[in-house]
Amino acid sequence: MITLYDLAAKDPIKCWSPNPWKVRYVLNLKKLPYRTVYVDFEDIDRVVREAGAPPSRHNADGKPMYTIPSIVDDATGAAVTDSYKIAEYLDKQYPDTPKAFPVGTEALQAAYYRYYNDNNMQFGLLLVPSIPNILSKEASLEFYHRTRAAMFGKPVDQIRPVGEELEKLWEKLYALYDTLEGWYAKSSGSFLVGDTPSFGDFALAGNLQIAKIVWGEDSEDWKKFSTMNNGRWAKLLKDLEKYASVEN
Ligand SMILES: N[C@@H](CCC(=O)N[C@@H](CS)C(=O)NCC(=O)O)C(=O)O
Repeated sequence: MITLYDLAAKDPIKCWSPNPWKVRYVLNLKKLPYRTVYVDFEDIDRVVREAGAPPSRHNADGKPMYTIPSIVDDATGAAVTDSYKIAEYLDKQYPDTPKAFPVGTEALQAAYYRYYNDNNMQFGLLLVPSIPNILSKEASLEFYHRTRAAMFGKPVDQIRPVGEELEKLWEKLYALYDTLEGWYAKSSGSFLVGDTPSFGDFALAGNLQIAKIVWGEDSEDWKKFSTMNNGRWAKLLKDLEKYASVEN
């Protein structure tokens, strides 16, 4: 059995964070049996370390950073961290299941993912301030506010840009998603790789999921985002619904 370490949130919210979403989509695509352990923010370091997974990166002070998602695969004893590496591991370890990186698209997926991540990073300014809305425990809230304030150099409730800055940020996001729409329009199907869902779609959908969940479906922000490019992205979420089960 595979154990997926995911982030905890208030009931009834289950998977909400973009990186665990990518792995969940991949596990569901492959129909691999798995169970989820939901971890509170303040426990990530201890739980992931104890699971035997390596750090995904190092902080500015050189300290190892343990992150979610991580998986442990009892069949092999492997403990893997980082959504991309986990998807690569699952493709390699379970070659008879549908691929997260369809054969021949590996290099293009890497380029797409790099471009998307680099340009989508700014989106965090709109999401980070809404994450406390869905955290369940006092300790998680305290941890989240403290670590994000240190990361962004200001309190969480001041991270969201206002006025002209906010408008500029939306314009940048529109430009990014226009580029992505142009790429998707060239595909022969509704996904990046024709009719075959793959990691590139899951990366995008993970961000749509967090936006919908932390802003709320009735929020102005979600309405704005989900109607971008004639509702292209809301449709992508719908097209991927059959891989979005959180039952395990
Ligand atoms: N590149 C990693 C990023 C993982 C990551 O940063 N995860 C966040 C949650 S989505 C985390 O665990 N953060 C720990 C913390 O903020 O203390 C991946 O794709 O999995």
